[in-house]
Amino acid sequence: NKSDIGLIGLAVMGENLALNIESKEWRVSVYNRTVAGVEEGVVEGFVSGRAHGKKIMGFNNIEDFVNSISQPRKIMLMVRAGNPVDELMEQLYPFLSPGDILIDGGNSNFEDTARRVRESEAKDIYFIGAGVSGGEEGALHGASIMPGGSAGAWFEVRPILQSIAAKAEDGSPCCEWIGPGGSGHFVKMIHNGIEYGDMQLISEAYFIMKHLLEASNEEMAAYFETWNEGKLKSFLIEITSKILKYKDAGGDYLIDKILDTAGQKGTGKWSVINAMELEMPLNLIATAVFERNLSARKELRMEASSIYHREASQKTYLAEELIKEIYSSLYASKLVSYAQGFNVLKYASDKYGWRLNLASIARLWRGGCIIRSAFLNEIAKAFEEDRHLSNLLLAPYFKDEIVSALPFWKRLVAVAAKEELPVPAFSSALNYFYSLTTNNLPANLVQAQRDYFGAHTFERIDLPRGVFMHENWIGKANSTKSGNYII
Ligand code: NBP
Repeated sequence: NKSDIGLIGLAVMGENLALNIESKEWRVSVYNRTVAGVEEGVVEGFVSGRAHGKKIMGFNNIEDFVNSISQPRKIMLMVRAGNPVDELMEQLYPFLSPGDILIDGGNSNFEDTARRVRESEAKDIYFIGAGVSGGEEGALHGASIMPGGSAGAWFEVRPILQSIAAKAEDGSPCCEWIGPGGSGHFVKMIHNGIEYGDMQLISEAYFIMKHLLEASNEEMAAYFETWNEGKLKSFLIEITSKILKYKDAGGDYLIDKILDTAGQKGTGKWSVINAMELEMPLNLIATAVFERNLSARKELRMEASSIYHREASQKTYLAEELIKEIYSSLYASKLVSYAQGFNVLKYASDKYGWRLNLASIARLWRGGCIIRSAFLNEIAKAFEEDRHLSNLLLAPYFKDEIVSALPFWKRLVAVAAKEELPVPAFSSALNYFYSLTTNNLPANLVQAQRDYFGAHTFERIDLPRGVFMHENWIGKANSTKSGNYII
């Protein structure tokens, strides 16, 4: 009896995925690098431990592993991103047959995935780069899965991947075909970037509650709990409430003992780097990444805070009003963040020819993944109502939401500035909104400066777009004449 699928990589994600797949009645073969020459290797440990008594077969030899899988073979890699994936592909190729399918479920760089799709297809092997979100829990009980690459293989792997995906509230699986090349991994990368943004926004809400309201951990937990019943309902709001209430073994609130230095694994940074390559603003995620960077410079901040002293707070804030302002800031800034994230997806889709379905992406993020939330339904609806929507903030529903939040949002950013409390993501979002809705930005001056010192040219408001002019700003002889056309 051959297996339905093979899985390579038995670290935390791989083990849990194997168990999840098996629980959906599929037969699984597993293989891990650390097997040979080890008396009790990873494979044996897993097969005789957590996988005991299940339809999971372990292999110490890659050829036997490949031969144990029914054709066309489906082999999922859950190993560290980067070279390990290429090395494994090279080890697998000699034993594969045309039509077999490799699925990379790790956090691979989307350009690597695009290259691997090309390389594999040249050998008549299908390659799917599938972003998997949801951490260990998701891998075991239902993840959000973003597969892209060789479209011809989707029909074969779909039943397995959709069976192990989380289910949204309406029952639909959080796994849909994303598009060609590295699109699945690109979408997963932006998902992680949005996650950075959401976490920063929630942390700013917490910070203001703590310092301006002087709310206790229990009170703050209660606010987040209430918010989790409304439009902000989401996994991250839910766990924030639980974290704030959590007491350590000594009976103290653990949150108050955690050092304020945030780490990262780089997917937020990669989102920002790629947005810059696409020349698309992703301000909010960039702010979140840079705030983690600044938080990590603890010594520098300690030194700076000993040099500059904050003015004492007025602390004359009414809890009810301030909470409404914090809520509105969090909600509106989150909207801005998603508008930016989806805009990056849209432009990447246009540039790489992926034809991404943004509504479908919003829907598959509703369950399993870290950013799962109620308002993704509204995002999906907005893209369904207008498939050419150029920015979420232009959708009628979100316009109304922003208009209602704005008075509270701008008041909070102003109050925080007055109180010398940092809310970089709330204010970044607000400034993006103001820039987006400003017909005449001061970029005319930037263009004038560029032309003045570097003859970089500019367009004029009284001439058609696309007519580029250079001005002889300093009137020197032999220099280009005033008002030259450069087309
Ligand atoms: P790790 O990212 O820690 O990778 C460990 C696995 O990679 C082990 O099975 C290890 O084998 C294997 N491996 C390495 Br390292 N180098 C190898 C090589 N040269 N050849 C073959 N195998 C090699 O595991 P993870 O945390 O389970 O994550 C797996 C993938 O899923 C990663 O790409 C990760 O970014 C992604 N991911 C993780 C999470 C999460 O919450 N952890 C969430 C979503 C996605 P060994 O046992 O022989 O060392």
